[in-house]
Amino acid sequence: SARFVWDDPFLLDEQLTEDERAIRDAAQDFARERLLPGIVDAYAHEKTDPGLFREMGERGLLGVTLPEDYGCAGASYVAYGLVARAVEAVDSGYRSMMSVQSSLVMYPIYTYGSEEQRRKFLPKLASGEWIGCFGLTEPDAGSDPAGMKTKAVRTSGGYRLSGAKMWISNAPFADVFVVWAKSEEHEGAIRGFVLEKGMKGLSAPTIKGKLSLRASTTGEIVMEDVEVGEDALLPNVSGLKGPFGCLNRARYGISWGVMGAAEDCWRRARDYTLERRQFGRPLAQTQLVQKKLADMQTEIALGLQASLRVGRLMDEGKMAPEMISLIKRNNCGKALDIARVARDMHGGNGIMGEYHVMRHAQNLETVNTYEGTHDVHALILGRAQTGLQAFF
Ligand code: TGC
Ligand code: FAD
Repeated sequence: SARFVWDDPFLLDEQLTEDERAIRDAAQDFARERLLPGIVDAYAHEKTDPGLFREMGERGLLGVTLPEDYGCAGASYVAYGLVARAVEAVDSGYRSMMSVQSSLVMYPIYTYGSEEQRRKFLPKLASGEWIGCFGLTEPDAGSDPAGMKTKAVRTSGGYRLSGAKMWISNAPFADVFVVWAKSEEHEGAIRGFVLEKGMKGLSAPTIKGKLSLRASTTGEIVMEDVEVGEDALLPNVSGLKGPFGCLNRARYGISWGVMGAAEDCWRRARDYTLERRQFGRPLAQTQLVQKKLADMQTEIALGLQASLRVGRLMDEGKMAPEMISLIKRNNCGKALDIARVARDMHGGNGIMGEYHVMRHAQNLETVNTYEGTHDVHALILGRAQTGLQAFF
C-alpha cells in the first residue's frame, strides 16, 4: 500500500498540472518572502502597503484566469484558487486585496465591459499599477443588495451617480471603482459603472478601528452627484446577475483561501504541541490534542478536495452557483473553527501576534461574513433543495 502523507492526505499535489504547480510555487514564494515578514506589524498598526499590488502584479498573481492579451496569465480556476490559498496562509486581508482586484474588478471589466474598457483598464490592473475596488454593499443593503439606494440618472453626456457604499475593500487607495447602481434609464435595473479616482463628488473615507482584517484597508464610497460619460457604463450586463457573476468567482477563491489560513493554524498547532511539554510529555502526546489535530487534518483535506472539484468544474464550464455557496460556507465555517481551536491549543501564547493563530481567527470572522454570510449561503442551499425561498 502507498505511504500516507500526513500533510497532503489525498495527494492534492498530484492532481495539479505543471502550470498550476508553477503558479502555486510563485504565490507561495511571494507570500513567504514579501508578506509574512511584515504581517504582525501591519496587523497591529492597521497598515496596508498599496505597493503590494505592484509586487503581486510583477509575480503574475493578479487576474490569473484572464487572457494573456490583457497582461494576465490565462491560467485555470484551480491556479487562481492555489494563489488564494498561498496568500491567505499569511493573512486573509492580503488575499482579500488580491481577490477584489482579480474577481471583482478585472473580471467584470473583462466579462461585461467594452473592448475599449478592457484595453484601458485591464493591463494596468494586471500589473498592479492601478488598484481596484468593488462597491455593492450599502449601509442599509448588505445581505439584500437588491435593496440598494445608489442611483444613476441619465444626463446629456452620460450618467450622474449618487449614493453611498459601505465596507469596501481597497476603496481608500483605489484608482478604479466598479460600482453598482439602480439606473433610472434602464427601468431601475442594477447596472455596473467604472468610476475613477479624482472624479468630482467621489470620495472614499477609511473605516478605522476594525478588530478583524486589519492588514486590508476598508472604506466607504461616497458619490455626491458624480458625473460620468457614457463610457463608464459596463454595457454587457443588467440586473443582479452582474455583481453575482463576480461574486461567484471571488467566493470560489475564498473557499481555497480559508483553507490556506486553516492549514497555517493546523501546522502551527502541531508544531507548538510537539514542542510544548506539560505533565512530563509533549502536549501532542495527549489524546485530546491528537483528536483536535485529526479533526483539522480531516476538514482541511475534505475542504481542499471539494474546492479542487468545483474549480475543475468551473474550468469545464459546468459550475452552478450553489456549488460555490456550499464550499464557501463550509470551508469558511470550518476554517474559523480550526483557527479558534488552534488559538486554544497555544495556551497563553496563543493571544500574542507573533504566534499568528489569533489573527487568523479574527480575520476569519470577516471572511465568514463577507461575500454572503454563513447563514445566507445556507438559505441559498435550502432554496435549491426545497424550492422554497426563506429570505423573507
Ligand atoms: P435572486 O432573486 O436569487 O437573483 C436575482 C438575479 O440574480 C441572479 N443570480 C445569480 N446569477 C449568477 N450567480 C449567482 N450566484 C446568482 N444568484 C442570483 C438570478 O438568477 C436572478 O437573475 P434574473 O435574470 O432572474 O434577474 O436574488 P435575491 O435578491 O433574492 O438574492 C438573494 C441572495 C441572498 C441570494 C443574494 O442577494 C446574496 O447572495 N446576498 C449576499 C450578498 C453578498 O454576497 N454581498 C457581497 C458583497 S461584495 C463583498 O463582500 C466583497 S468582500 C471581498 C473581499 O474583500 O475579499
Ligand atoms: P446583514 O445583512 O445586516 O446581516 C446581519 C446578520 O443577519 C447576519 O448574521 C446574516 O446572516 C443575518 N441575516 C441577514 N438576512 C437574513 C435572513 N433573511 N434570514 C436570516 N438571517 C439573515 N462589500 C462590498 O460590496 N465590497 C467589498 O469590497 C466588501 N468588503 C468587505 C470587507 C469587510 C472587512 C467587511 C466586514 C465587509 C465587506 N463587504 C464588502 C460587505 C459584506 O459583503 C457585508 O458585510 C455582508 O454581505 C453582510 O451584510 P451586512 O454586514 O449588512 O449584514
